[in-house]
Amino acid sequence: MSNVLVFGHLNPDNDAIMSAVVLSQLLNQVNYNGDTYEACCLGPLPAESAKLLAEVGVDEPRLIECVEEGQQVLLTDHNEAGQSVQGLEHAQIVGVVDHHRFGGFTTAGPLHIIALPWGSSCSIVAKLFDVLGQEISDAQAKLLLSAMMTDTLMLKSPTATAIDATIAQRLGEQLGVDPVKFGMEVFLSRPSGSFTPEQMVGNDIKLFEVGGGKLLIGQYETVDKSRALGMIPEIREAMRAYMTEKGADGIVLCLTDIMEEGSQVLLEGETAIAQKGLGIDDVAEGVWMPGVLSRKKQVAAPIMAAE
Ligand SMILES: [Mn+2]
Repeated sequence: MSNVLVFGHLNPDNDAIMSAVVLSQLLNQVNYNGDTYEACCLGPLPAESAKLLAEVGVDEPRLIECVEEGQQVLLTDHNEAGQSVQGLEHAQIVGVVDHHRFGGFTTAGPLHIIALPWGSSCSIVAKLFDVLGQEISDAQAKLLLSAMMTDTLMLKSPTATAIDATIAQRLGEQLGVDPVKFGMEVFLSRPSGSFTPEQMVGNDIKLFEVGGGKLLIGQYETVDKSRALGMIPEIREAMRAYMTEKGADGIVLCLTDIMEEGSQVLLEGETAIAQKGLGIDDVAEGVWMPGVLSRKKQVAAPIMAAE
């Protein structure tokens, strides 16, 4: 019997946290493979995740910085080493449950891979309850639905599929809530009014290897972009500092307004590929891109394709 560590990506968002927490519960519930599963996280919890876990009385995942050689791990909501734990190259990856692209993924042994291009990793976890013949408890439904709503921006993101909508509907009925209204409450529980420029940059950011360099792509989601737009010089300074700290060559930051449904895109450093992929120039105050809500589909993917 092994203790498998289950965790989402660095700079965890609500989907990274809830997919690890609820998937661990499910696998423990069915005594999957005779192993135990421990939910972990690779960074501090987003405010909404901490609040939701406290509300349903579930322990916060354990914060880890690195894993020992040979440690069994199960990755949720990511698969790229650059977005994962230190020491991953010497760990044993026993599974991946994800909804992202795969970037140069190799393992020493066979493993479980469940990858579906749905709106959130938690939609996949919800489906796995069906697969393993388990009922979703109300607490689990609440945690899963919260992440489905934050990851798909209340199903408005182009990453949201009809399957996500169906699962959200089902979980909402179980909880007696309207999924979109519930999701908006989760968003509004974020203390966005107090975000510093450093938090806007580092809160939700991922590293990509592209064009022979390292490009950081961050996203700050808000229900009102006006506060962020008044802080552009400070945000750009924080972007340069973050890029230097991480040894990256360039950085892209999307200030995403979920009410106006678009993103103000800022660029710093070496961003020729990003400019080509997005079809924008490096403008001091950033470029407003209407309809751009998904980093994965509308920002990272076209940049990768421009390589
Ligand atoms: Mn996700």
